[in-house]
Amino acid sequence: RPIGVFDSGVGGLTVLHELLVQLPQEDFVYLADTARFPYGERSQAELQEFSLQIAEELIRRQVKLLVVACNSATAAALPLLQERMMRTTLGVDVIGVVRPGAVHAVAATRTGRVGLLATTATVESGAYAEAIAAADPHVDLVQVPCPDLTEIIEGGFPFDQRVVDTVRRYCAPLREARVDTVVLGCTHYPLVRPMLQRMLGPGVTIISSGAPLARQVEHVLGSRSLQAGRTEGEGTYSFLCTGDPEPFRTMGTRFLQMPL
Ligand code: DGN
Repeated sequence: RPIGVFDSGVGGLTVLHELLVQLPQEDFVYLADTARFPYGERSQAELQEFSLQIAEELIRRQVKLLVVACNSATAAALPLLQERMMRTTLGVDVIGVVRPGAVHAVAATRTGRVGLLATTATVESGAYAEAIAAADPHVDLVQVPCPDLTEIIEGGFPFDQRVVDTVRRYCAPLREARVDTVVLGCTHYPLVRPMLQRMLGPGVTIISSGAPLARQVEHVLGSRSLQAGRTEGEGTYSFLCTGDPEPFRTMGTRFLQMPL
């Protein structure tokens, strides 16, 4: 059975990228809700409704595990999804992107000052603040909502001055607050990581959720894959999207760094 992964669009492909690297033998089915992109300014209630619809679709496709590869959807709907999906006859686990990134950031900081770049929906949900406080209540979190950054990253290809100026603007409050660790709380931001590192300075550790999430998925599946004897071979991956597939395929290749 495949692992189901979903996002509002192409952004979650940066997470799928890490899953393909970490778990090359697994099969994946990725659902992009491109017809309703972007999720960043949606209400928590809308994000819960969309997430449940998508989860049900993926359950119909017999996924063995569900990965919410979208910070906005994780922040709004993870506990609800976990509760509902465990109640299905398949009893599917749900893993989201917020906690793995938050835990990694708390482990990485030396000064106890951590920054977060994310969509408005993610910042307003308070999910990162909660996850970081749960991991270490002494860590200060400086949150910067970046309302237009996902669309600017998608629209600015090849990257132009507008992308550089926008990224610089969102880095300014983090530089001022002298954070030593920055969490990329949105799936699109790994694409501007070199730009961010240069603007934040060499002493700042940048954390994206994809790699720690992939390790968590591996851990959850570990005993099961060993039991099933699936430790070798090349897995498959396939895609579904709710909007026009062509722009998804073209843009998605940039985010996945693999053919779609
Ligand atoms: N995938 C979304 C997230 O990580 O919050 C970003 C894209 C969007 O829907 N705004």
